Amino acid sequence: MKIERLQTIVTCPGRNFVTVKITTSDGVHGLGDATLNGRELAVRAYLEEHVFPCLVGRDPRDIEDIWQYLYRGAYWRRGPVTMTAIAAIDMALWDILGKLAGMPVYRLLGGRSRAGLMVYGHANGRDHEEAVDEVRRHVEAGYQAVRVQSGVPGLDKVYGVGPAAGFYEPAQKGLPPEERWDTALYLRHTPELFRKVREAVGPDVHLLHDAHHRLTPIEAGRLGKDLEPYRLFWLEDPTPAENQESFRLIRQHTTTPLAVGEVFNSVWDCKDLIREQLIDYIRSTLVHAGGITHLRRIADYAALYQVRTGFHGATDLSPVCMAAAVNFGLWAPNFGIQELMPHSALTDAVFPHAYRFDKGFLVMDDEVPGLGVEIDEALAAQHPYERAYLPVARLRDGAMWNW
Ligand code: GCO
Ligand code: MG
Repeated sequence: MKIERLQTIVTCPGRNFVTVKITTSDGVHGLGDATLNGRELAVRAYLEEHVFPCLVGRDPRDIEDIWQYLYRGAYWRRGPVTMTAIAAIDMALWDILGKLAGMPVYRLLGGRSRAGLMVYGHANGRDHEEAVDEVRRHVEAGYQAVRVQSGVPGLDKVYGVGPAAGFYEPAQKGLPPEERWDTALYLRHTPELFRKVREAVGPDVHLLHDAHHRLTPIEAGRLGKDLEPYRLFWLEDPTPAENQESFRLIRQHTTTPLAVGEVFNSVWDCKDLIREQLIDYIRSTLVHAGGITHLRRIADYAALYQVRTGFHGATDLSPVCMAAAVNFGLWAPNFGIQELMPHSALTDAVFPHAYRFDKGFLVMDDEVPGLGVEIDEALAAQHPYERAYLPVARLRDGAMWNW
């Protein structure tokens, strides 16, 4: 059996997605997510110009060898574009293997460890009251874990908060929008937000928060400490993590659990964070960190240090990635939680999938071969790519900051 055809499918059913489709000489096909928010076409070009020609004629079942070939063989290792391209190929090959075996991918990984994946939803409010209402709405809808983000008085736009209650999509059509940022205002208002939320929903709901790389390590330590009374499930991305040792300082100051890794693309980005137990959850995803083959290594390594998974699951991770994440999470012994930011009905129609939300969990029926996701190519073609970017952040004096 040989890889016969490789394609990218770029579609914008409300937001952009890049999908890889690999077809074998036996007529079996597999899908992989290749979406890198705001840099979509770089991955498409990488795949079409530099990867696809090397894979035609290979045995699609040689997943490990193809992974190593693309990683070692590029010479230029790692980086988000390379690792997203490798991830997409890897996911598609696992999808094919599952279809050939007549088994879901989680079975190929070692079988089910759990019935479903506990997910966290997004409660986004323009102010604290709206955020509290949104948390209540999620609890009523069955969520056991809720991420809470709120507008900050004095700031026009804040990460995680959309133009209307409940709606948030960070990428915007056109050129990158610019947002102002003020750490002092944020640090003053955030503990108060969680005091109100905890008071409203009681002790049982898991509460999460994303600081989205905005703080210095010592500011992060202070926020973690200020949030301790409200018993967060995690505080995410408190500071940029290029410098892994900066998390030592945060850890010295707070017992609030930490989650990091959505922008990482390999185990080398989190090796020290894991080995020194500086984090509690690793958020790297199948689409941006080399696919199932590499994430399995990261998860196993993390398990040695009691670090659990908490994969990124924003709307820019397509249903193909989410289907892979559900298979992975059903298996991974050290699964922790999965982010769920539901896709639009149109996106779900472009990518019909077998996973579904059920009482706070993502579940999937037993015997769906492969990843359990397809693409409606005719519908995808009706929604062509539209340039879109994530915002950028500037401080009050105009200097660039981390968005
Ligand atoms: C999250 C993330 C997202 C990212 C987005 C970037 O925790 O879900 O921080 O909101 O900003 O996925 O593409
Ligand atoms: Mg995040």
